[in-house]
Amino acid sequence: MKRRDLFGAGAGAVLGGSAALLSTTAKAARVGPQWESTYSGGTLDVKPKPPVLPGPDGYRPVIVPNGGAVPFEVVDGVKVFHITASEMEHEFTPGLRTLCWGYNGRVNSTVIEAVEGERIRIYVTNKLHVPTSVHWHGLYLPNGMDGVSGLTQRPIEPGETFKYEWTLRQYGTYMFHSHHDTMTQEAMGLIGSFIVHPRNPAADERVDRDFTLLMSEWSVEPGARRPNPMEMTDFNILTFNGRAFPGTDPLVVKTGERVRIRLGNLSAMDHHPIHLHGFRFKITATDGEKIPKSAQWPETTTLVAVGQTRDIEFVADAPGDWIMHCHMTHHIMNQMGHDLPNLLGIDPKKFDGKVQSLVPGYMTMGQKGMSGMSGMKMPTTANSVAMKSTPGPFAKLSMGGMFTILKVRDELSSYDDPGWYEHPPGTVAEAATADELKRDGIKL
Ligand SMILES: [Cu+2]
Repeated sequence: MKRRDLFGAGAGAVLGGSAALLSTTAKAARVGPQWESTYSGGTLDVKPKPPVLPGPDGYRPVIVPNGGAVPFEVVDGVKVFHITASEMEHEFTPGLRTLCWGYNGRVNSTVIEAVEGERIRIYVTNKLHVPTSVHWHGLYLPNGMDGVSGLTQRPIEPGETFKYEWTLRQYGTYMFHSHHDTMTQEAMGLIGSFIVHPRNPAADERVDRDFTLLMSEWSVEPGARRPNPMEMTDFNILTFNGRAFPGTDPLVVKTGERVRIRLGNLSAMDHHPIHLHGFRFKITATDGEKIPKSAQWPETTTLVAVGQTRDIEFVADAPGDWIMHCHMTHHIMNQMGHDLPNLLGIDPKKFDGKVQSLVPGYMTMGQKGMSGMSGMKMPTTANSVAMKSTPGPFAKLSMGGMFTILKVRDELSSYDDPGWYEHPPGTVAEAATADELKRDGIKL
């Protein structure tokens, strides 16, 4: 539709133009070049394509830090999955365990992985004590498979097993989650990732390392047995695949490898700007579609809103330990409380010890000693995690929560955690010498 056509249509409407003109214009808008032929994957009645298996002739499975893919069977040309919702013990990070809800024994880190064109059948068993349902987020499917409890199906009662079945007519990064009492059930952990690989990937869609991370946020009071799903704003455990740093597995890659990281966000209330150090990356896809190459844009931080996925890709051409984390600073803390007065500038010596008996690892914010805490003996509340106690190669790390480390190495014998990066001599920031200060005219 050209600009003058639009103007003509507008003028016609303003002047009470003929019905014929309007209907012609409306028709032009429907079929014009800016409109795709389908926004829902097209007709449902498509012939499924043969199942594809992982391997050199099939797809390269995604890597799920702290999690894993659901196994499947192929039955008469259909890929069959089975997920079970139940309550389970979950460790967010060493020292912090609660009862959560999850799928197949995992909290937030269960991944369904399939290939474009496949017919899939997913059995969902409910071993919770309450009804549930599963919504397949971002996927094109028959309305009755959409998993909206009460609207498109009846709830799955405790003890029941439901069956969802459809043909995948798209590929990309998607998610799944409970759609029954959603606020409670997502907050208790009933979320997962759903990856669909392209059937015939283009050369630029092939990567060496393909990670998937699902974000969530929790309210876990120190000592609590279960998360509190009623919390609306003050979340204190922020997770990738159900784990908070230092409990997050690193993303290990070899120098020069092409990397994709699939980011999904099913937090209750917060969007997360995810920042990667050391590289720029390109946003190559959303849960809407692959982004054409000409429209991909470079970033070092990408905002993943609640309910969105973003695929980022880059070549890991710089070795080192590069952190990737939410850039909202309160989201890289563990069990941070926010209802304390601002104590910047006071002498916390007598004060901190008393608070530490109630709040694990407490120290007044903004005071020195963050890295000097290693030798201190601090009482902690049972089943809680200290805010700033993770050992690092130089000092304790002052970070937790939605935080992980991309470890890029020139040499790798396996993709297990290679430990801390060994920096080439002369490449680490350190204290300036008196000679250097003098040479450069820095007066102190
Ligand atoms: Cu965040």
